[in-house]
Amino acid sequence: MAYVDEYPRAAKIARWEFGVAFLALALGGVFGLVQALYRTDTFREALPINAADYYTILTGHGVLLALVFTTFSIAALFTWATTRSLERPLASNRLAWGAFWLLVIGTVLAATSILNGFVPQLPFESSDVLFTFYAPMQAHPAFYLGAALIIIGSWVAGAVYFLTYWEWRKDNPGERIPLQTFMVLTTFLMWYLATLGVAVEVVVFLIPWSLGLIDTVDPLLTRTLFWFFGHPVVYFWLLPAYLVWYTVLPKLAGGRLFSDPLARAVFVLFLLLSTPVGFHHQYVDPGIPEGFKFVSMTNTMMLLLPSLLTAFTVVASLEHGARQRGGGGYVGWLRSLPWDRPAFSGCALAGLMFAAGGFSGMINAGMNINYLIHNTLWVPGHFHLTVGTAFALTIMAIAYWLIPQITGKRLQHRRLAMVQPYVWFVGMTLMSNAMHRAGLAGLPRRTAEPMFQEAGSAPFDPVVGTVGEMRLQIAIGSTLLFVALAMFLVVMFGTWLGKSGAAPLAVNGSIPDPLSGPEGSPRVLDNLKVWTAIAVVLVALAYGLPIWSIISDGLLTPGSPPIPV
Ligand code: HAS
Ligand code: CU
Repeated sequence: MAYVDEYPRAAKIARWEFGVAFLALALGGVFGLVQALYRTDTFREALPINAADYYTILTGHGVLLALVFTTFSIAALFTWATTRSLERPLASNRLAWGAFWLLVIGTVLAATSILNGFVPQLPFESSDVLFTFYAPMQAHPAFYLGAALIIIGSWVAGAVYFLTYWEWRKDNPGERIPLQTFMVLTTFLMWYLATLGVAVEVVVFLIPWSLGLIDTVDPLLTRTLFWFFGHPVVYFWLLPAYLVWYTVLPKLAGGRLFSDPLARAVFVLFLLLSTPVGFHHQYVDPGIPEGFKFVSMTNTMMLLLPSLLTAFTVVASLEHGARQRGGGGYVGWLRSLPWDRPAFSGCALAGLMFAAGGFSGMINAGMNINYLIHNTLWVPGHFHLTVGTAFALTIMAIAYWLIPQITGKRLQHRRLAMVQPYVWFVGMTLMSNAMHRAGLAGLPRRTAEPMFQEAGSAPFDPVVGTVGEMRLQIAIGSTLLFVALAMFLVVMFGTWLGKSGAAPLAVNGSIPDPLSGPEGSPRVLDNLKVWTAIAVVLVALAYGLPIWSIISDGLLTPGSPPIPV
């Protein structure tokens, strides 16, 4: 039976979650194009914005895409994955809708306070604080309240997956947790632990400060609490993509997952190691002992392991699929993969780009090399390959497969869908490559001014190419990305609004068993209590002393009053 007929209520929730996610994607995408053209000084005079608007648009772009598009699409994907793999409806539809509305209200509050910078008729004073909202830049309380509601909404969404799992457990004592549910639960355990940092930052410090209840905050303490959450949040985005690469991609390639236990071990490693690494975003911050930065670097390098294991397992599964389809040779099998199916090609291209994004991440993580690239355009180059492609392109690709299942409608505009992932891939190759190189030449991030001329005189010039070429690549790349986004939205809304019922389901939502199942693997892998306890201890070791020293130092200093943005 089709998913939408079997679980109509969960399908409806997932549809609405995807719907909001794609609206945020559309608006965030327009902002992306505008800021790229402005920043590269391409048709700058024709754009209806000035330098101050640039920061409004940059904040809107970051918040709508990195916080709103991600959270809503993760909720939709996990709703589908939990019900599908446990073979039962959600434990509480009411709670799931509650989560949805908390997320919507949070988004509306944060978005209106940002867009006020652009449309002053909107309520709430402007909040151009960028998506990391560092103090002492101060936003309107509505912005922080919105952020808090988005976090709380995500907590409630996660609670529904746990409740559904516990119900299943009562009926199935002693059984191994189905793989997709295992991935959903470990991701959320990591998320609950990670969001404690930002929850304390926002509720204890930023909201009272923006309401005028306290005069000053300690910028170092709030930054540290932010990055406590700010690194693991990137795995909150990555792990849903991994869920798709492990459980759906092998099937799309015509094969089966290579190893279920290896996939479980990978998710456990993320639960353990994602949080005690946040200081790698603060290598240049004074006031944090160097030794703790070094520990954070070491942990980060260990955190490469689960992604390298993933590269191995997923590629092995794809090779299996290709050989099933008649492919042969050492690399010749690559030709036998279904490159004309957008769900497959989108995920595979997202994986390929992530390999490059992972390498730039390794460079970021080196304490000494980080000084070269920190706060340069290299960093946006890195994260457009990771969250901007590994996550975003995977969600778009899987939507081609999933939306027909949760709407019961046939995918429309198939040809457009077929080329869309390739347009994204080419656009991102151009944009991100030039951003990395411009960063090496010293071009700063987060400035409205082009500054390519200054970068052109940097000593790296011969290595990174000419200034004009970098600018052009970024402008052309971002335009292609915008075109790809528009293509995706045309396919989605065309499908959504298309005729229902009559067309047979184009896709088969079942997922074949892995080549090596969980039976032979140690049961302790499924003991989520043990892994959570170890994760808590590791976080306490990594953060206890530094946070204590920042607080005790902070007691002697007055902190910072807000600075206007
Ligand atoms: Fe990062 C900054 C280090 C991964 C996102 N990162 C950022 C920022 C964002 C971000 C948004 O150490 C900017 C924050 C800001 O605004 O200031 N990052 C890393 C490291 C990894 C990493 C070590 N980042 C991510 C992921 C993100 C993300 C994932 C989002 C989803 N990052 C840093 C550091 C900074 C940083 C520093 C601070 C820089 C600074 O100074 O400000 C690792 O997790 C990467 C490991 C990945 C690999 C790749 C494995 C390859 C795979 C591909 C398999 C292939 C397939 C396809 C499936 C080792 C899994 C096969 C297809 C066929 C056809 C065969
Ligand atoms: Cu990080």
